[in-house]
Amino acid sequence: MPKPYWTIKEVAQQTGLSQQQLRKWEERYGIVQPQRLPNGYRRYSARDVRKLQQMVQWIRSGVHVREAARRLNQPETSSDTPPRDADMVDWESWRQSFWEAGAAMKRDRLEALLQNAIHHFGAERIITHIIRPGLAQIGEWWSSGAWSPDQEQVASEACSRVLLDSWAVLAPLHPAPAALCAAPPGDRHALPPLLLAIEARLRGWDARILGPSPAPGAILRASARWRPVWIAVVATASKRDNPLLQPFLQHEATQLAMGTRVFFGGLGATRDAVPGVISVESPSDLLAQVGSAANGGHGERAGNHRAP
Ligand code: B12
Repeated sequence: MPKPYWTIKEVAQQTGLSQQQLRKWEERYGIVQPQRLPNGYRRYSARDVRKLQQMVQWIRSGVHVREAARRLNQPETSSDTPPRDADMVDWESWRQSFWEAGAAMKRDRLEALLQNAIHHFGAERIITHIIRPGLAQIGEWWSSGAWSPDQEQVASEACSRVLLDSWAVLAPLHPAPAALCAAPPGDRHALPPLLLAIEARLRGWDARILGPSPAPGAILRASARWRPVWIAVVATASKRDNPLLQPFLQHEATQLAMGTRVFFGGLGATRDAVPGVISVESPSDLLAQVGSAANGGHGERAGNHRAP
């Protein structure tokens, strides 16, 4: 049988807070109001303990104690239905905390912050409001020398780890049409195709990914194996920084496009037309074109081909 209640000493052990702090929070923020035994001792319920643990988690990820208490005192929302007022969230503060933890190279804090944000607001909002603008700014700081390559690396690795978990959690529960998101050979930017794959999974696609810089021929082989309804090749490094991009476009991409719908875009994408390959301006442009898996991939434009 689950334990019905906990003493203040046990709660202190479970949360890492001191008994004095627990009493102070109760008085100051009223987050939990434990029952009192006749002798005045506090009796905490499982729900009280969960609330305190959540509070500690938020604070560790950089949320101010007052803000954490305010959130806990709000009516409870289920974790898979993001709060209605998510559009009123102070995203700038979240981005600031993300940059601060990245600048200080605090991996654990970065991951906790992102996991927390995903838990509360859902992956799509976090990608739109924290990760894309957050990383784009980091790229600017890196190129101006304000951030070191190590700082950039730590921040992007924390994003990769948390996002890979999100992507895995979003695996379709029932068979769904496959899609493939990949960087071209020679391009180490695996995050942009991963972000796209998450957004596609949220639209019902069984979006698969390949790691950074896939070997020449790897996308063709993955396509033969998974038979994706569409493939997105996201080039982030420019052709100057990626000598494998041009040969890929000339040979592999053209071959891929003979069997399935191939999209090509990203910061490093060349504007030269590649036979059969569809150029896209942005992730949302692509997502609008493929629509949701439930529509069988019929987005704004028709012309959907299946792999042979
Ligand atoms: C993290 C990072 C890295 C990491 C990547 C780690 C990983 N696992 O992905 C590492 C350290 C490996 C790295 C390496 C390099 N990087 Co880097 N990197 C970044 C950074 C900071 C974030 C990348 C990212 O994840 N972006 C995710 C978000 C922000 O992008 P996105 O929203 O998905 O996509 C945008 C566009 O691509 C565009 N888009 C347009 N059309 C389409 C179509 C589709 C389908 C999609 C999905 C997107 C899209 O839409 C979005 C607009 O917000 C960017 C900064 C930036 N602005 O992106 C630099 C950046 C991409 N890197 C850059 C450079 C120069 C490099 C290096 C060449 C540096 C070097 N000299 O070694 C190498 C690349 C070597 C190689 N051959 O691959 C430049 C690229 C400039 C360019 N294209 O001309 C950038 C822009 C930094 C800068 N401001 O100068 N990098």
